[in-house]
Amino acid sequence: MTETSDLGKLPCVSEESIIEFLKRRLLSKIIYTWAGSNLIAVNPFEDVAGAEDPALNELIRRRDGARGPLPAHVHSIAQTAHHGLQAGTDQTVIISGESGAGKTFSAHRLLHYLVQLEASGSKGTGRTVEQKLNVSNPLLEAFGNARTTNNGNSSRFCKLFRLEYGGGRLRGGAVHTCLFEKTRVMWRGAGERSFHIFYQMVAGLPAGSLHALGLDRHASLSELSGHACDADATDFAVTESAMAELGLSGEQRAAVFAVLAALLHLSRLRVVARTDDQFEVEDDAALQWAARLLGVSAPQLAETLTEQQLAAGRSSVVRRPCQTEQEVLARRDCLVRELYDGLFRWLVEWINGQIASGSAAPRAISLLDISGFESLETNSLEQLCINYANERLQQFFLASFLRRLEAAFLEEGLIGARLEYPDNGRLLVALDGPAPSVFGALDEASGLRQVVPASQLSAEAQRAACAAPGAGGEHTFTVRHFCGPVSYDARALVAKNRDRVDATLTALLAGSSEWLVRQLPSPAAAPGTPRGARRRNTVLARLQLSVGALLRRLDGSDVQFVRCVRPNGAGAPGLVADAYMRRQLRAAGVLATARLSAAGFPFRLTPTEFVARYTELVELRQRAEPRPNNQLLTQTIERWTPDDPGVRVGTGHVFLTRGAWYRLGDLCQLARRSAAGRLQRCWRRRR
Ligand code: AOV
Ligand code: MG
Repeated sequence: MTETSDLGKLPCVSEESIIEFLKRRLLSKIIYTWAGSNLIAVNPFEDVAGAEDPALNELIRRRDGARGPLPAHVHSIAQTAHHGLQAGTDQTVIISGESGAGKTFSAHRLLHYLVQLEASGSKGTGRTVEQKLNVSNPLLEAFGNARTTNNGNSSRFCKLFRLEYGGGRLRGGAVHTCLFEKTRVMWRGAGERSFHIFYQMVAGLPAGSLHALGLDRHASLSELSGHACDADATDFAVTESAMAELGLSGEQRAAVFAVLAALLHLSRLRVVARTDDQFEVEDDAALQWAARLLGVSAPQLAETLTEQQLAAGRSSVVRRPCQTEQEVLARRDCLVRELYDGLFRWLVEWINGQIASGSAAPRAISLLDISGFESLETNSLEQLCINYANERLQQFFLASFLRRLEAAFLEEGLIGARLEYPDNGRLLVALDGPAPSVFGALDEASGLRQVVPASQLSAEAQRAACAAPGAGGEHTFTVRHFCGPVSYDARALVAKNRDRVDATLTALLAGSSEWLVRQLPSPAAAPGTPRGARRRNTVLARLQLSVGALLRRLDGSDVQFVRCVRPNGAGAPGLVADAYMRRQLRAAGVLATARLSAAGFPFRLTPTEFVARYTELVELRQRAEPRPNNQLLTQTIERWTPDDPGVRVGTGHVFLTRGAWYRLGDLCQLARRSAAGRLQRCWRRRR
């Protein structure tokens, strides 16, 4: 007898039995398991491709028309999304899990599979849209991913990748990004690296090209304060060919590398004291190279870095020389950050221009892959932002899936009692709600250039009982996130949250003689910077709005969830730390989801949703019914799948097993095709 691949079908659905079951599967190198309609993906930290063959073969049989539920595999999620799209509804796959759990890996597999579904059969020689979609991911990762203590290829931005379809075919796509960790380019924790591209470029460019950028391979690598790895040079070849594949000419690629080299030179600038309170940038090779590569004059660059803009009136700008070395270095860091952020956004826009579908109102499958929950030794604004985005995603999961499903199951008597899962509503109010809240206090202080004591932030979090007891030193406050408690260092929060770029820095770049530097989007014009954010133009205010905007893009689509789980903190293959797994499974509401799925019907639709989804199955005269009722639904279902035990019409919902969901979808497509066939025949007769 084959073992079930659904947690809901275990003889006893408990936390212990779920962990044991997942552990047993992982040791047999089976990493995917259903929890109702959600897929659990346990990171094996090794290649398990061989063990996946039975699932993949089953999937191929299903594509050939075989019946039965789909095997537990991330390709099945893609298949379901593709199927749903053909039936006329936009689709979204939300991939969640903590840092290093395997989200980006899953996102790649989904993208490749979806692209391959379309590409099969078409063997063109030019750059097809499929090729461009495939290579845009490694390119984005070269510029937006970095090695952290948790993950050698950690995503330092959130990405919503849309595959766009028109006339039933894949036409192109679009990438939306937010929460780009631009601070990493100048600041990172011990043992962590800057973005991959810097190491790749220094390891991979020929010595002559490096020389032309004023760089020396060995010196630059040691300055990058991180460890180069053997793969950097080969990864550079992949990145460069992706750039070429996406239409960036040799000249454009060289311009990108020149900006990157300028950033390396800027980070080597030295500040010297002219008097006790006057500082200047040393006129050395680093300054000369940085200025040359940025297309500005060296004295102009030095002056912009040492003069602070205090206020800008209608007609005048008040400036004063920087009075400490730190002030000069802070301006330099700001310039480096903004240049790199601009370069990343320029690249995203470029990719979007290349992969655009050109369809006016395309149908889309969206894949959401964000930076995962982080709890480091020292946590600052970067972690607060990432963990907040994860909280919002969790709220979306609870609201759009778990809570709605639970309420429906309770109402219709399919389960007897409320289920236990961590609800983060109160925590979110304590974080981003109207003042007093953690974000409110930080934003207010950012406006007034004050420092907020950790005790105040702790008090704001405590208001919602979300501060954990026993937090670290006097500068830290602790937030009890749904994934676990995290202690944040309050010291640099206000300064990082302010994130102002004064106009002299922007004006310097606008006057550059280099086309790319002039074209880099300026901070004020950040795409997706919501209008309301201008009032409180802080990192947290912008984050709040951009995460909201990202989630609103998913409105109206069918959503599937892939919950990635990391079996141990060390990233070791074949090792399961029970407590580590339990914490993540609890946070992801896996037990609750499994209990619901044990009730047997992972899919649920209201009568209106049912009629909208399966319009073709509903008789023509009944389609216009203003409020579809149960009798109508029962009639429709009996007509198409008589005596189907996989469909249950409750008082307010239709419940479907996975198999029935597919059966009805297939029938709907058949009905549509035969209707289209009838229409065509009718048309031909008339002509
Ligand atoms: P993440 O996206 O969830 O972390 P990744 O997808 O980068 O995590 O995965 C972390 C590491 O585990 C990578 O080295 C992957 O190659 C490896 N890995 C993940 N899934 C698999 C799999 N199914 N088979 C083999 N190796 C795998 V972060 O971006 O840090 O939140 O922010
Ligand atoms: Mg990732």
